[in-house]
Amino acid sequence: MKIGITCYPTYGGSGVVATELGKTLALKGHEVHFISYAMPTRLSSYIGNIFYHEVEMYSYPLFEFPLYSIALSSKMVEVVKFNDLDLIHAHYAIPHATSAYLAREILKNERKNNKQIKVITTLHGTDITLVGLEPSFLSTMKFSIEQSDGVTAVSQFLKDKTISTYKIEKDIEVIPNFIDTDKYKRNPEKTTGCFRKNFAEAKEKVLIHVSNFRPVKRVPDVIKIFALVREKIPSRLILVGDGPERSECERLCRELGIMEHVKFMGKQDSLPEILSIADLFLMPSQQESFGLSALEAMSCGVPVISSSVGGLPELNLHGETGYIAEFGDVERMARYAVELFSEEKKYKLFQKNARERAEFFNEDKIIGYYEEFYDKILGK
Ligand code: GMT
Repeated sequence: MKIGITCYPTYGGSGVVATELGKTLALKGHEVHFISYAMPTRLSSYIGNIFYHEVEMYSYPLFEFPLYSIALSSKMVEVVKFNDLDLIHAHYAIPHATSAYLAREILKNERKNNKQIKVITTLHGTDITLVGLEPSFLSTMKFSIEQSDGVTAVSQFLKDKTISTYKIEKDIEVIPNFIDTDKYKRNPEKTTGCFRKNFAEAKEKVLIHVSNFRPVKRVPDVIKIFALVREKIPSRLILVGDGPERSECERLCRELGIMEHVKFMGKQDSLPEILSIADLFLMPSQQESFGLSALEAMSCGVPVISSSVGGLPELNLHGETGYIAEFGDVERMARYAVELFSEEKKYKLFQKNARERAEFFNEDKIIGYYEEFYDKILGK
């Protein structure tokens, strides 16, 4: 198959999912063309069947705002035409599904043998639960989703939410996030010894959170939970990632007098190594359609304490792989953490369960679902 993939290249889980999907599809023999305004960050090593097409922005004094959606459509038209693509897979509906729709319309009578490009849209989360709800976007979102030839959502929650919010009359396939369980696994060399000593003393527990520090992630709640846990259990907190709330979070740590026990690491590439020294992952989000970073932690055998919002209960099984609590209930989340750290046998079982749960979302299996879905939309 010849597949075009459009995503946000540098920021957030949807870009990670799109890029890892494209890489694996290419390794399986498909030809994959990424179309975006920058090279996707996870596209760092050479793979033969992968091509990258940068959307060029035309500037003109009259255009006070860049015309990205139109520029993207134009690039899609060019790439589809000259590389004979079968489908465009748009990740994150705004504006990618709309641009893909426009490209398909432009291409309608333009290709050899009357071949029609198919458009598949994958809904990731905030495109539906936050940005798309902007009143001026609502009709365009509904239209772009319904006009796609195929639509997938990363959780049952997101599917239901899309149908009820936008009154969508179209079938939506649930294809969850996936994980490379060979790459994301606990590295025993890192778990003990020198590497761990960089982060914590042997007797201390390590709590971890990974995100883009946006308000929906509730990073201040992570810090409050940690402060409560530390009153009972010697522990450290590692915060990986960066974003708009980082300074506020650093300020909160100083205010609570816990800064010396918290490590702000910023953006990091070597997540499996860092996750390997963690004992507990915290995800108290206000919105989370799936929770890819929790899945990454679980794959490294780290139990999760999360909020109960969105698709999180579909991933983090309460009382098996971790615990869930209502979002904002930091006391309950802290109590769960203390309870888990106090029961060695239960903790070990949760570690094992977390890894087994992650294996359910194994990359090979889930990417197979995407291939089947592509075949269905292409009528194969
Ligand atoms: O909001 C983010 O964390 C980024 C966002 C994105 O689209 O880049 O992530 C969403 O998509 C991920 C991949 O499908 C999901 O795992 C995240 O749960 C989802 N985030 C939210 O719904 C807040």
